[in-house]
Amino acid sequence: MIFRQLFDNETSTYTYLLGDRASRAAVLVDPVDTQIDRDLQLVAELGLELKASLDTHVHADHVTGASVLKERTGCEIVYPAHSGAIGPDRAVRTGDVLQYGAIRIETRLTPGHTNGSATYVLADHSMAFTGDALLIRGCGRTDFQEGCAETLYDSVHQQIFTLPDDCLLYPGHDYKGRTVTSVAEEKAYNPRLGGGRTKQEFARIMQNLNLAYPKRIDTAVPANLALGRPA
Ligand SMILES: N[C@@H](CCC(=O)N[C@@H](CS)C(=O)NCC(=O)O)C(=O)O
Ligand SMILES: [Fe+2]
Repeated sequence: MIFRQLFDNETSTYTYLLGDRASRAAVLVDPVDTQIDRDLQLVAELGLELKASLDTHVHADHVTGASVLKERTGCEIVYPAHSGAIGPDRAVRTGDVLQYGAIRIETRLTPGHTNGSATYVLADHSMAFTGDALLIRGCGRTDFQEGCAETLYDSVHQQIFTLPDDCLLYPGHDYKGRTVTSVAEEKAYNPRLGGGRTKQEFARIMQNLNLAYPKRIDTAVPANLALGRPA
């Protein structure tokens, strides 16, 4: 499989490109609207054909590239169920399978950062794209967008920590230059969710993060609920 990890410097967002060498089918996970030219250039240079744009959730900090990618390539738009986004081609639930050429992706709903959050898992369980449910040594905040710490705790424990220890985890963001982690690492070293932390301890940690109000949330959320359609 072809795999590329792309980064948007302005919002510290990762976009992932997965491609199937034989069929040339490709998907983008969490494309950023301002990086579409970069992403489509890479798709073309690698001789791939974009089949789908997958969002892990309704983002608060950037606008998805989903609609513009669909306009430009005819790809389908995939969102998690319960996200509130209007008009995706597919709204996926736990246990659904997405297949593009030989790329086979299982979807698992991992709410808590938002109501409609998905983790996209390769069917061989070698890699998973966790969005903001689980970040490297951290996790998405739970103080906006229907966030709920108890729900996030259950999602991570039931849907992500049940993957094989050596499954690689690719997050939606990293603010410290880290790129990838694994189930074993996060189970052991995630300071909020690993090392046997209880749900109560986690909820207390999440209540006391004191994070700044996300700069673009008031424009990004409505735009993303409309799948990033340009106004
Ligand atoms: N300073 C950034 C913060 C963005 C932010 O809040 N990111 C969310 C994900 S959409 C989060 O959960 N961040 C976790 C953290 O900052 O630890 C902004 O204003 O855009
Ligand atoms: Fe987010």
